[in-house]
Amino acid sequence: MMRLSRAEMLLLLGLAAAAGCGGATAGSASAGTGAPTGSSGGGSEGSSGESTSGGGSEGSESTSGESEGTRGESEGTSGESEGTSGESESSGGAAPFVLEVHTGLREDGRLALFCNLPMRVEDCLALAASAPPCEDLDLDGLVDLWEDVALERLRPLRRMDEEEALFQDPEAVVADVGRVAAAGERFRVFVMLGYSKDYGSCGGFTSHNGDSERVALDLEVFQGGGAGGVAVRAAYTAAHEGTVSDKGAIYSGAGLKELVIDADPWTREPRWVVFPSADKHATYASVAICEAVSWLPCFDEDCGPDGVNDPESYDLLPELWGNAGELAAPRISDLAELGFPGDDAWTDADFCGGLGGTGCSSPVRAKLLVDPFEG
Ligand SMILES: [Ca+2]
Ligand SMILES: [Ca+2]
Ligand SMILES: [Ca+2]
Repeated sequence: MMRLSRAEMLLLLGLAAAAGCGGATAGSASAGTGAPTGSSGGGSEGSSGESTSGGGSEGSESTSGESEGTRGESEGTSGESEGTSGESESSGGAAPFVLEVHTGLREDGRLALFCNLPMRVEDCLALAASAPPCEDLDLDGLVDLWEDVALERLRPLRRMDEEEALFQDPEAVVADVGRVAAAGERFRVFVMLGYSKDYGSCGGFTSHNGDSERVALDLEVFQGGGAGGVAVRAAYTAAHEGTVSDKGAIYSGAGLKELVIDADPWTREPRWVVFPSADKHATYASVAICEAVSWLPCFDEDCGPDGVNDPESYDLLPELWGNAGELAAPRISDLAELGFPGDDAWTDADFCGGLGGTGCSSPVRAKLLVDPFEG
């Protein structure tokens, strides 16, 4: 499930567009994240349970209509929810909420999320719409649908090295496990970039089951981006995190120009791109930064698809992704549905990539909770 066929890409595209544009409900249910979204469709807003999912799917319908190339699949997905949104319309006088989401670059060049859904529950409930989708299953005060949209649109595309071993491993699984939370007036997006294996350096030396890499974003309110608009204030890329050779880096201020922002292959809107090193998957902001990391001979890092005819086929944006919620109120705990059976987002156990064993990688929980922007 590592290297997607063109057909899978297109399907993913439809799902990603649906999910990113409000179909967290529709999109992730079929993308393997049924747990969180299935429950978010359940509705905790009393009689508006169905309307909640109706609002979400209406959003995905309208936005997926705008994303080129995915029309067919996305409409198929939202079509299934038609009945639900129909019912919600009869439940109130105000028009239903229609989610609008896209990414763009702010005048200062920073990646921004434009979104008409407020991030905070109290602001969402104040919307003049029938049954706005304000559910907050992880009890962090942030609207779960906003969290899902921010996670889906701001999680990075991984541009792999041409010699990456996972492309030769038919059992390889790649997935993203995220968390979105408020941090005072700002917001954080944590993304555990999961791989079923770390293939090691120098012909398998230091290889192990499970590879929990990560990135994180510090977001600030962006008034010009609508009620739920945010812009990237700082970005963190982890590389050999917590080891003596930790090459993790925070990009902020003028340093944000180091980040690579490219057209999302499906929405064509701007998306963050990161460069995992071959086989070890340490994550770097650019090929140059990756390859400037000096190691002993044979332990050096290689990034990016060089000298290949089809560089786009080395891009990974896993269709398996989910918002884990919060430690005290998880939305996903068991990671089996994300392709990692036996692993859990919130225990202290090492992450073994669904393969079990010992000597695996750091617990997912630490990747979601330890805040690189603090201290
Ligand atoms: Ca929430
Ligand atoms: Ca959250
Ligand atoms: Ca690794």
